[in-house]
Amino acid sequence: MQKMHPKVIEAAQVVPSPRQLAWQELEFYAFIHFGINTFTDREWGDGTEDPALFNPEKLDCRQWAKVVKAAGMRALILTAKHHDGFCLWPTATTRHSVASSPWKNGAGDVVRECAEACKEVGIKFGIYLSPWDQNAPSYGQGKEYDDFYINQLRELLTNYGELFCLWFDGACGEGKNGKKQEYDWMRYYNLIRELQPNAVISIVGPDVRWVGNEAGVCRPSEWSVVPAYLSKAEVIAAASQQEDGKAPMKMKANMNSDDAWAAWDIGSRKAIIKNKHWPLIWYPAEVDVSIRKGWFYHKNDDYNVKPLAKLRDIYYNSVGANASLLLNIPPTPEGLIHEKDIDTLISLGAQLKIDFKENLAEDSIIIDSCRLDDNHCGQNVLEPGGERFWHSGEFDKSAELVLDLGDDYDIDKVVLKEHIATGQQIEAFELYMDENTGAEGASKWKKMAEGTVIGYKRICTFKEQRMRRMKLVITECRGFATLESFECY
Ligand code: FUL
Repeated sequence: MQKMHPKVIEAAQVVPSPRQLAWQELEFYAFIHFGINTFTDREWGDGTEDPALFNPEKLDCRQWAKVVKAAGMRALILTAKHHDGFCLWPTATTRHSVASSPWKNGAGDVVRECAEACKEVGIKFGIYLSPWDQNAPSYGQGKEYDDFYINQLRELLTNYGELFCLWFDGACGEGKNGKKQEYDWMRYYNLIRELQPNAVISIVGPDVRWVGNEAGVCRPSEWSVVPAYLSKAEVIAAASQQEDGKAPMKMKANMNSDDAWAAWDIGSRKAIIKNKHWPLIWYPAEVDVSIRKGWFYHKNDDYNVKPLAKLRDIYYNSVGANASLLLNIPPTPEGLIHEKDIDTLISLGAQLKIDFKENLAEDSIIIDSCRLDDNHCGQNVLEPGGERFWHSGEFDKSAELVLDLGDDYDIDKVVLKEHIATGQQIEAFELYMDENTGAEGASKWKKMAEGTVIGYKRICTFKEQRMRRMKLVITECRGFATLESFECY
């Protein structure tokens, strides 16, 4: 075993919290941007909008929840308040809410209808509450605004059942002479931990990391163990959107600059050793992207809905690359998801079901080249449920799992999962198929895929081939390797 840098030993020991583990298993969930902007055809309001504009006459949150579920998603996050300050629930903190609108004569509550629809349909529910608020007179007044924001949070955390996520946006478009609010983040986080201990705090928060762009892509090596400075509110806010309509910094913008490179490679061995002053934390990535051009609904975009092939690509490159996927679907002013969006979402759900219909590796045999002990043998990776897993123990050059499917099958996808409850250790792997499909004769190994990060999930895709045996080789890792599942489709 090679001698490891102390930073690498530290990295191998960082594990997710139970709430992060539960969140990771959701994999794919929806964002619903709905609010006063839906009625003004804007992306960012300015807080002066008349609540009388809000009147979604056919609002049907059950339709939202059903479509979300049919698309293969397991949760939904609603914008309870965007940067314009208009609240989708009848809050006691301001009159700038649904209570002042003609919708249901001011007696409606979108947050409640949405929470109940999610429960009924069987998906989790989460809330986006914009810290930046252009309507609140106290915004920029320090504690006064914090008190106001805390009261809003308290209403949402106590009146709408279990929340899986609180999503805090780093965006703020106050110009040079704009109001400056120093948010008391610790106070917000403490209240959430007290009232909803199972909820993750995402983006400007300690649990889930914004991937760094809104284009629907993540890094080829998307590490979950990264230096703690990435969870600091100032760092996230600086990278977030500062102007209406302008996309946030592009990760890959200029790979020659040190900054861009640092944003691109945040968790490799080189990156964590370089950042030796910062402790390492478990801070997994979330890819957020909209099904349309904007986050809110605009009629003009009805012919600009992302097609199935694009959405499938985004799915494979996020969920299949150790990130989660937060896909935005903006309802229309009527309060319904548009039929164009429904069409692609339903086909996406159907396609994903076909893509992962039958795991051909289920009844196979696995031979491991090494193991920590007999409770951690390679065969464990074929057990559904993933309670038992393969632990390589220490090894010299490489560790191998050879899978024998028992017969020939046509395969074009392999899904690998590390046992992340014990951390993230694999740094490089290679996947081979045996070109000799028969049971007899020497193996002829051909490389099908290779990569760095596996993490919670890595989907390897390749041209469909007929095969009986496959081999996973771990060539670099942080002391040892684990695997929870090895699936073939
Ligand atoms: C950004 C916001 O400014 C956008 O309007 C949208 O809410 C997006 C998810 O986050 O920072």
